Amino acid sequence: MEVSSLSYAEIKLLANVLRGLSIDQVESANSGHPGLPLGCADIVAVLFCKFLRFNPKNSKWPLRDRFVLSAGHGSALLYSALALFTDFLSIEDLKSFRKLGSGLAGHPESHLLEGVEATTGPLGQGVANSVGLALAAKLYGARNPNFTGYRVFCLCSDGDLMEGISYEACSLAGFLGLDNLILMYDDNKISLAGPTSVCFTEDVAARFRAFGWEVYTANGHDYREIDEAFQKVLNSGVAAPKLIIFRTEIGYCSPKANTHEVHGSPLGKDNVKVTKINLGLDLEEFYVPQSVVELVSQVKAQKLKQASYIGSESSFVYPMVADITFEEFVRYALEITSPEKGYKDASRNTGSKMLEYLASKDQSIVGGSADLEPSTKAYLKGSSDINSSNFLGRNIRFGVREHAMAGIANGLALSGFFKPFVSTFLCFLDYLKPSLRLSALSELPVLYIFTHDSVFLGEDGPTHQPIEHLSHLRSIPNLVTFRPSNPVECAYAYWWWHKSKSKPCVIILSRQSFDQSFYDKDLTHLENGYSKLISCEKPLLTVISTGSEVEVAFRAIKQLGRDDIDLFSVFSFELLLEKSGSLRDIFQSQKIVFVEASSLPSSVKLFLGAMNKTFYFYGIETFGASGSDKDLAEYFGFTPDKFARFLKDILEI
Ligand SMILES: Cc1ncc(C[n+]2csc(CCOP(=O)(O)OP(=O)(O)O)c2C)c(N)n1
Ligand SMILES: [Mg+2]
Repeated sequence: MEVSSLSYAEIKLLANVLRGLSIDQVESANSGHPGLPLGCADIVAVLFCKFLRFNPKNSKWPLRDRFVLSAGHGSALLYSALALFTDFLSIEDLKSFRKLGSGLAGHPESHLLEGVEATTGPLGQGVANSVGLALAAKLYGARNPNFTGYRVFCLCSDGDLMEGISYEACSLAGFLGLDNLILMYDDNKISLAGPTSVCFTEDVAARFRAFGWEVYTANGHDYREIDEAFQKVLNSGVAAPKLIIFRTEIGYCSPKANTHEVHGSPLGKDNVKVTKINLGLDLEEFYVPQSVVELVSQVKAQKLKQASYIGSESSFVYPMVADITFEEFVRYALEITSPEKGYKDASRNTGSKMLEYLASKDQSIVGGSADLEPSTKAYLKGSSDINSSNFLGRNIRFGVREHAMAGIANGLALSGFFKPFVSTFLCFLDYLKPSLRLSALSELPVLYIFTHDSVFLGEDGPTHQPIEHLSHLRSIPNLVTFRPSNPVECAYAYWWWHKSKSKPCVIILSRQSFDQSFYDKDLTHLENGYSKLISCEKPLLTVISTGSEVEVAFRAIKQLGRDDIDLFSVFSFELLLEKSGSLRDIFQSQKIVFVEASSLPSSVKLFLGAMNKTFYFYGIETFGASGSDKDLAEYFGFTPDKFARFLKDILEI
């Protein structure tokens, strides 16, 4: 049931009001991007009036079509559409565009403003999010046959399609045959610094056809063509994602039309006036004529009716999500690993067992790896692989597409139906970091499982050995990192993710086997992100470590045979700093050594250097090297003997 009682002339009236509201926002903020809103208003007006299913009163209606503005710089257009067509935003709100404290941020942020489906702005991300959102509808539909599904309409720009992440994501979308994904390409042949002819001349249509997509083209200012393109796409019946290449003019109807100058700076008072006259708009700012108010209320009434009709046709049986207590989880972890009897294994294997257990209880967990599942062990053995004829599976074979993997996971999380995990080697964090950053910014509880977490992955050498990555991750706001050293900490990390509603987390695991038998019997320490592994009455020296280096520290201290050194595994810096009162109450000695096979940021080192022999860092300051893990441990000083010698020297100072 589509609704379309408005004539093209009436929709055009609405489009021009969207244009006026958008340039007024940019003008009042004296900052922003008028080019895209002027160029794409016709497409967006047709979409909202005729095709997009939404509930103007409920931004969380699960069956709504998702409109994702991947070209987030065009945010003013999205806000104008929300203000005009929904109750989530008012025309008055538009005056706060780009101002401090407003939900109308420079680029759209999904956690800040109702109706914003994805946080976009870094070009290409919204395309990957849209693939994730479309995939979520397919997966959910396969689990609930009465779920009527939704479509994802993603508006993207030249920049979006130049970015590598969109190549990766669209290639996978083609493979998966996501026919509920419609990419609307604003083909204006202009980008920020000039015409695209200077560097982007490929045949986009041919590229997408090669990905397995259906491709349509239309003049983005001709209402009949826009309308027909959407009709064709929605009635095609072909199980493939759809690309509509809309030929548009950036800055349409303004004196700066078809130039890159209109991309990202206010038009200026005089140009606004001319533009409004060209569009037949009243010159008053943020003005919506009564005739348009009436048309909009017709559209809203039709959308409401449609929503209640579709809503009554669909039913939801949410995937089973059991609430797991930590006691239950830790009991399981201890049972299968028996650290009391001695437990030596790679922590990637420990993590794999925890993930499998959690996934058996929480059916909303889906995920996969960027072609490294045999190595990261992040694979749900009891479930099948997802593909175009099996959306009942739970394992997503992302292929070697790290960046899209994380962007798609964000989309899966945004759907509200699934809790996604992704995995690769820690060193390849670099290939997906922009999307991980957006998980954190937009408060999405995606799980990142990074294995092969230090130089001790061995022979693959420094290209694969993370050095600076731990410090990097620990500096990202709203992200919680875990580097467990034993099964209890590992269970805690996974359980924490199970509970997380608005924070992504990273679980960092080793390739190599190490002794994971030592754990803290006092489980209350875990919520503060640490375990106390060696205690003493009056410590002279405190050793802090993480992950596989805990074993080295443990053995070194035992070798020294002293009773004035205590040892902590701080498996989550963020939990320690967030939950603990005073660190001095936990770490009571005057001298502290932090041992970890990683580097510290130079800014931190500078301050530590100034702390005058109370804090020592025992890490790795260079890139790694190829060799066996045993040889590397000798070479970089990560053996009990070498570390014990270091501790002895400190104690003598
Ligand atoms: C990853 C990333 N790189 C660079 C930018 C800065 N930037 C914003 S828009 C843009 C390109 C604008 O061209 P296009 O995508 O065609 O948008 P249009 O000007 O047509 O609206 C650039 C480079 C960005 N937002 N994201
Ligand atoms: Mg462009």
